[in-house]
Amino acid sequence: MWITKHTTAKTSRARVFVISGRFGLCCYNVNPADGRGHITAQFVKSTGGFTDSFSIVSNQDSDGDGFTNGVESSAGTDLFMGCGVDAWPADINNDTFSDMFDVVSLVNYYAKAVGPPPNSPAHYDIAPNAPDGFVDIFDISKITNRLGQRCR
Ligand SMILES: [Ca+2]
Ligand SMILES: [Ca+2]
Ligand SMILES: [Ca+2]
Repeated sequence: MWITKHTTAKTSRARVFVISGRFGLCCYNVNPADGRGHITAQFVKSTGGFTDSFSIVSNQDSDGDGFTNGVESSAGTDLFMGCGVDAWPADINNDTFSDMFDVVSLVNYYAKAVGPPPNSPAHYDIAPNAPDGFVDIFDISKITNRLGQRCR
């Protein structure tokens, strides 16, 4: 996938062109049932220079563990393994089970942004899709929905 960004000097508006392709494969038809996610972009206005960001979030769940590839990419867990070390976002301590130890680990970072200590590790930011860089009730709700489950 190639992403190019074009800035229009007159209006200071940024246009993002996404050209998607795969090496060795040609052209497919658009499939409206495809589980691909959405595109988000953020422009932060400032004087002088500026920063902006762009992300494409996948709604696919390659390993079927209940967390999208977009969430797992952000959390740092394995997109293709539903069970194992750093494979399932609901199992923070890697014991193959989602229980109160995992919930308490996440709650310890409640109301903290993702970032270097004392902020939260990315692993605790598992909601919404795409994760918002913050540990809050949505993250707690997502992990407690798996309470008592074992990874598969
Ligand atoms: Ca996984
Ligand atoms: Ca666990
Ligand atoms: Ca979050």
